[in-house]
Amino acid sequence: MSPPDEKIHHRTCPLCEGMCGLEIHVKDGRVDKVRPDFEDVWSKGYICPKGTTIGELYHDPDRLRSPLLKRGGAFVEVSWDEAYAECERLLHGVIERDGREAVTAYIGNPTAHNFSLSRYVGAFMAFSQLGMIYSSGTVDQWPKNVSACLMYGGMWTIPTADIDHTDYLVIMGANPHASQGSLMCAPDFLGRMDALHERGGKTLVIDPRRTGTAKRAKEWLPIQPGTDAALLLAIVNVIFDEGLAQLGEHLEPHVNGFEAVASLVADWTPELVASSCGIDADTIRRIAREFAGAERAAWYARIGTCNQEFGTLCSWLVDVLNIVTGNFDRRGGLMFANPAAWPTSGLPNPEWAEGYEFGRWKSRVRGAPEVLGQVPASCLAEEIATEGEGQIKALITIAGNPVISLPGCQDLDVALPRLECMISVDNYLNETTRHADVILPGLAALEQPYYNDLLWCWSVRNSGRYSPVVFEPNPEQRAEWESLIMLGLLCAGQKAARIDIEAVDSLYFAGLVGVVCGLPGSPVEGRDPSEIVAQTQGVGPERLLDFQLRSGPHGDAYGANPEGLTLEKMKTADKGIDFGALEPRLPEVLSTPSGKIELAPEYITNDLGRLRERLGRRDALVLVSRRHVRSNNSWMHNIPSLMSGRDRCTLLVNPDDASLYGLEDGKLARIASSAGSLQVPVEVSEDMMPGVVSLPHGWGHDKQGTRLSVASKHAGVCNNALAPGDFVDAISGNAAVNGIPVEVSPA
Ligand SMILES: Nc1nc2c(c(=O)[nH]1)N[C@H]1C(S)=C(S)[C@@H](COP(=O)(O)OP(=O)(O)OC[C@H]3O[C@@H](n4cnc5c(=O)[nH]c(N)nc54)[C@H](O)[C@@H]3O)O[C@H]1N2
Ligand SMILES: Nc1nc2c(c(=O)[nH]1)N[C@H]1C(S)=C(S)[C@@H](COP(=O)(O)OP(=O)(O)OC[C@H]3O[C@@H](n4cnc5c(=O)[nH]c(N)nc54)[C@H](O)[C@@H]3O)O[C@H]1N2
Ligand code: SF4
Ligand SMILES: [Mo]
Repeated sequence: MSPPDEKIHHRTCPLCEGMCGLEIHVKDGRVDKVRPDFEDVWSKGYICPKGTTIGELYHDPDRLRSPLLKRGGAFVEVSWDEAYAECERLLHGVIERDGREAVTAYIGNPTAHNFSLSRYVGAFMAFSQLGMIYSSGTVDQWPKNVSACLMYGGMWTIPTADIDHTDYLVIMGANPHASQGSLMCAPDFLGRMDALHERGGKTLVIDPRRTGTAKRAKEWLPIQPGTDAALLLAIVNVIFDEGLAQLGEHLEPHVNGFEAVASLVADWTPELVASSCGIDADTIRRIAREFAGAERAAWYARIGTCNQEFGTLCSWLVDVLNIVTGNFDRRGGLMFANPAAWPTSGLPNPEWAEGYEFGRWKSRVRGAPEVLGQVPASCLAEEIATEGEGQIKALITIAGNPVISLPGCQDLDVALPRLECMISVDNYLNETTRHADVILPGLAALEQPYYNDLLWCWSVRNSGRYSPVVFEPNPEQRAEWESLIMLGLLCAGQKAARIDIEAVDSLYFAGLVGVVCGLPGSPVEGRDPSEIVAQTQGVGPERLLDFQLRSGPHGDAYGANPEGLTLEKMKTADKGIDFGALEPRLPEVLSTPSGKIELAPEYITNDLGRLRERLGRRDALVLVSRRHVRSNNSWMHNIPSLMSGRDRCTLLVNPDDASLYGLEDGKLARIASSAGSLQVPVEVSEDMMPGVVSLPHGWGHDKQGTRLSVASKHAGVCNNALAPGDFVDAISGNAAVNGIPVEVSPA
């Protein structure tokens, strides 16, 4: 029993893809402690150190509670009406002078983790009608989005590894020990690996660094950064060559291009790629045989294979490998989850109704081809800095910190002050938002409900849980969905004072209902949208969530399935609802024109020549990125309890390289690339393979004018100062922040 002044709240942690259940003890209006929720049906009592700081985040005195406006170079707190009026003045000024083409937005990672932003970024885009936007997607998973579109028909139709039922799991370019899994939601990922071992199975980590995950795995295979696609080709080659390729009855009717893949890989022998990858041909053959020979196997790959030169080839080949060994859409292989609440970003995009076509236009300055409507986010700096027709004059950032997270970040830092208007929807005055004219903060996580809108698409079980508010926001505060509607309409030229946010929200909602009623196969297909709208109540993301659940696979479909799910029922199940293990979903999950999996999309296979050319190249020393369990990209270094202990922003160097370049543990090194140079403490480590050094991402908090009292004392260095903006995966435009050629010397 808790003492009378203590109340215990239960909710999901919104900080990463783990979505762990938290038990939040509130005493005298403050979060006293945070414990794991052992009864959470999904996470069953697993949490990480970040989850325990959700209260610190709420109480962080630096977290913004009211809008800030820059006056005479300094930020002052203003009312929401004043803030919106200033947004209107600045945005309309730019639009009148230079048109809407001069306005853009940058959308950052926490939008995927925020109850309100995730559901309303779409509203912002629809209302603002901005010609182009940038996002952290092109420094993250764009290659996977491209391969998913071309293979399965939807950018978020991404399969996940059925870790709980597999006998053989490969983890390539991912370190769930730090990240807790990505494009694969699986709380206690490492515990699940242990369980896999206990079942008699095997795990293999392919990574230039012996990570915490690699130490827990049965085998670690170091690989030369950027050569994963070559390794995958050789493995698929062996599988065909040795007659191990077989789709199985369950896949045969649903796959186009099996023969095409067989001939594409025919000359990619293990001998061809061995020296480039730094893995001998015998090992490649052994891994291929082990994988193909396992009863149930899954090959999972993440950011080390996306944020690199051949991200799309890797993303495609990983799925090819699972498919041609039959380890797809069946238990223990790669499978598609079936979210109880369908994601708003998973709705069909009319832009691609006729199929996907890329390179429809090019960026103004660099001439980078558009892919899925975006160009590399690193283009933003030059689009602001370069004068002429089409120059960017106004920028809206939404939960993003591009001054830290983008390659060539130093150029962006110099370019942002040239903007005539910059508005940030953000909770901190940080490296990026210090350049803004107006900062519009959102609610803290504990001040809003939570039910994720996207991540359940690749969860390793089908589950769901609604989290109620812990602290009621005060009436003056505004939720981010309101700010997004406001900004969207301001971009469209409307006047702030005339905007009725709730009325507009109802239009947006009715529009979505209309779309879903028109979707073939939807539980509400063919229904009259107004009949459904009439059955709904409330406003904002909560009303939308109710609709997502009710028109989802378990929903009550507004009367058609009376026993079915509603938000009310989800709320009653206060520990969440487990809908069970993943089930096969072919072919209903496919939306390609053929209705089948396209195993050899030409747009991707045409890139093999570029990889072939790369094989001869040998860089003496390359840089890769890493994550730490107590960091969260760039924005949680202001939480005191996460910052204790020794300096984590170090350059990891193999002992052989340390002696080769004269570097000493604990001393400063100078590291330089074609993009820039910096000085950073060295940490000599046997865990790095020779020829590869590693820096963490998300640091560099030494800029003037921020309000990050803790982070600024642990500034670290920004690894993106070493990342050349034009070093990209050519066919997705995704940044290659891994495998950057560098030189090191003692500082
Ligand atoms: N070198 C290198 N660069 C990388 C990576 C790498 O591995 N190496 N990783 C890349 C990846 S995967 C990603 S996703 C990007 C991330 O790139 P970004 O999304 O640009 O950066 P974040 O560090 O996630 O910054 C999040 C911002 O959102 C704000 N914020 C946090 N929570 C909320 C909220 O609830 N509401 C609002 N409105 N704001 C909020 C924070 O204050 C911060 O300003 O970085 C990429 N950059
Ligand atoms: N604690 C914590 N959790 C996070 C985040 C965080 O910042 N901190 N960020 C979140 C975000 S936005 C994302 S996208 C996910 C990312 O989640 P993960 O994909 O697990 O990312 P990392 O932990 O950076 O692990 C990437 C691994 O790839 C390796 N690598 C680098 N280059 C190559 C290469 O060329 N080939 C191969 N095979 N490996 C390579 C690196 O050494 C590193 O071990 O994590 C999320 N979760
Ligand atoms: S792993 Fe940590 S940060 Fe991620 S959801 Fe769980 S408790 Fe939160
Ligand atoms: Mo990310």
